[in-house]
Amino acid sequence: MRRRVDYFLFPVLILLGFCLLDLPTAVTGVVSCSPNPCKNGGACLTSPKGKSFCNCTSQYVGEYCQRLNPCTTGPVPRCQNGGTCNVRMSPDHGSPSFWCACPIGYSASLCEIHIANSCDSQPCHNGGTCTLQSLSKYTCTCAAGFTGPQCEKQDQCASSPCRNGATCLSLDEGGFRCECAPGFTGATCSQDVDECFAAAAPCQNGQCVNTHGSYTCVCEAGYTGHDCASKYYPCDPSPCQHAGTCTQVDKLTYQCTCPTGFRGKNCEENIDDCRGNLCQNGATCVDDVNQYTCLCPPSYQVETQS
Ligand SMILES: [Ca+2]
Ligand SMILES: [Ca+2]
Repeated sequence: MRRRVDYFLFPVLILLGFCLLDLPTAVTGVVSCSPNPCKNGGACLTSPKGKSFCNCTSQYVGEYCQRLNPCTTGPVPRCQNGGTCNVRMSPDHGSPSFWCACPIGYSASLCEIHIANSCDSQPCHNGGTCTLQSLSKYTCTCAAGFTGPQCEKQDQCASSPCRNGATCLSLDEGGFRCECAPGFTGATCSQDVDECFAAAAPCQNGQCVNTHGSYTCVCEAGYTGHDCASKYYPCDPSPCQHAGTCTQVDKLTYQCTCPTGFRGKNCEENIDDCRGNLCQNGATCVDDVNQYTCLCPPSYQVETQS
């Protein structure tokens, strides 16, 4: 009797041994986030490659968010005059330090020292804002109603007087000029151009119909294109979609032979293969080309039917 028990237990013990040996490799991807090793409210995140890391709150830094962030622990921003604070981790695992990236025009460890520059003379007029490109170069961002390199001119375009996508030019001598987009005319480009009444009628082999901002041509039989300037060849280019084959029937007509799964004058319709489908157990039917897929609830396998 005892021998029989041993024979029964032997394969079970071997299986159990394999399972235990296998455990550390099987859980490597989650072992660093479970339990969460991140301190001070940090979130443990796992990258698509399976590497885990701590996403710290702004108050903490370090591999496990275990260090106070020296950039955010002071009562006021560490770096002055708009400087950007950066953390420098200590190589010997001591407290991290910080350094400031200063904007142009400021230097020193906290950006507290002003460097003489071209904005000092306040070159932007009428409330414009001076921004340095380098110590010697600046640009002005003008307040509403002003324009020019130093915001020295009244902006005659401030009220957006030009219509229909026109470009407004503020004139030095006062006033403005509108450069109209195609299809519009008049001092403020508010007027439609009637292209059909132009000296050179745009439709070459068709009837012109004026529209707001443009025109259309209704082509005579045998012509095509926006201005009916091209000869119409039923199969060139082929109107048949989804790699359907075009056959010219006569001068003006064609017929499409559609690949399996498509129909319509131009093979534009993907035939609904879900009609009367056999998806069961509450599965959702997804139409495909000449087949359908059943999207099953998690406990069922996905099945494809041709
Ligand atoms: Ca028009
Ligand atoms: Ca289909």
